[in-house]
Amino acid sequence: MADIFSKFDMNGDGEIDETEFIAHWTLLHLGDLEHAVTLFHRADTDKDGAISRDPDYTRLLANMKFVGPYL
Ligand SMILES: [Ca+2]
Ligand SMILES: [Ca+2]
Repeated sequence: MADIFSKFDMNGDGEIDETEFIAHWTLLHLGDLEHAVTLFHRADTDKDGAISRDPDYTRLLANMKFVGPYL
């Protein structure tokens, strides 16, 4: 199974920060930056400024229809 989280976590520290998220987003040509920022802040479910495996990523996987089309 492809680990989407690892792809976004470019420096491998176990968290996806906004810079990494936007860098990967841009790399994949997924859409405009405003959308990326909106999505990032929605994905950061506990609002600590980074997407971590737990709880953010776990919650994302439980709600794949929200990110599915972009991954
Ligand atoms: Ca990281
Ligand atoms: Ca978070």
